[in-house]
Amino acid sequence: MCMRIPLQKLPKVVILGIESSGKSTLYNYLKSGVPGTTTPTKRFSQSSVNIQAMKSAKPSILVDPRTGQRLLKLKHADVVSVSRRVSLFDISGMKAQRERWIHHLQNVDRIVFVIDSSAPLQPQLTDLKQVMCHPHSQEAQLIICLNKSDTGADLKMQITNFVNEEPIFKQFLNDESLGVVRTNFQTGLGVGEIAQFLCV
Ligand SMILES: Nc1nc2c(ncn2[C@@H]2O[C@H](COP(=O)(O)OP(=O)(O)OP(=O)(O)O)[C@@H](O)[C@H]2O)c(=O)[nH]1
Ligand SMILES: [Mg+2]
Repeated sequence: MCMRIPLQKLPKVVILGIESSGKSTLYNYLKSGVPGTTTPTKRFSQSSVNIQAMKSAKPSILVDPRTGQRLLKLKHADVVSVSRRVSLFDISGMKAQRERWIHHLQNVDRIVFVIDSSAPLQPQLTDLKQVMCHPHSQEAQLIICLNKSDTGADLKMQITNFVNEEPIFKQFLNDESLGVVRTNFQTGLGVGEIAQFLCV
């Protein structure tokens, strides 16, 4: 007898950010573990990718029989490897293509927004706000990557203040579905944290 296995929809992950911010470099990293060489993306690329991450296993709580004190037991071995297959979209950041970003937001589960730390920040924050205001983004989780962190500008404090002050990010902060991470996609800095975010 032939058993039918129901097709499961893969979580949809979109990588957005201005041109040359490092999206395709991250896409390569998540697909194959190396940054590779990139050329400007014309429209978008999509792949089904198995994301692998290291995660702390739930720590076991031990109770000291003498004092009743709760002790946390977390051994090195409690760090476990997790994986999740996702449908990953690398979208062009060219100015003419940015108005098409919203077409990729339908049914999105995770948004990876890549900031280019070496480019003017304000227009990138305007783009980010526009993306997160869209009704299709409301159920998504967001990770903001401060990429090209090797170029000097450390934007972590500035971005953290920005998301704390902008009302549209409030619900994402309340649901703990927003992360900010410093990255360098040429060396792989921060890619582990992004993988963890995608595996939750
Ligand atoms: N210095 C530095 N360069 C980076 C970093 N990440 C990516 N790059 C480089 O930035 C350039 C552009 O990277 P891409 O990944 O092609 O940029 P993109 O966001 O896909 O650009 P579009 O496809 O045009 O939207 C490449 O030369 C990368 O090697 C980083 O963290 N630091
Ligand atoms: Mg690209």
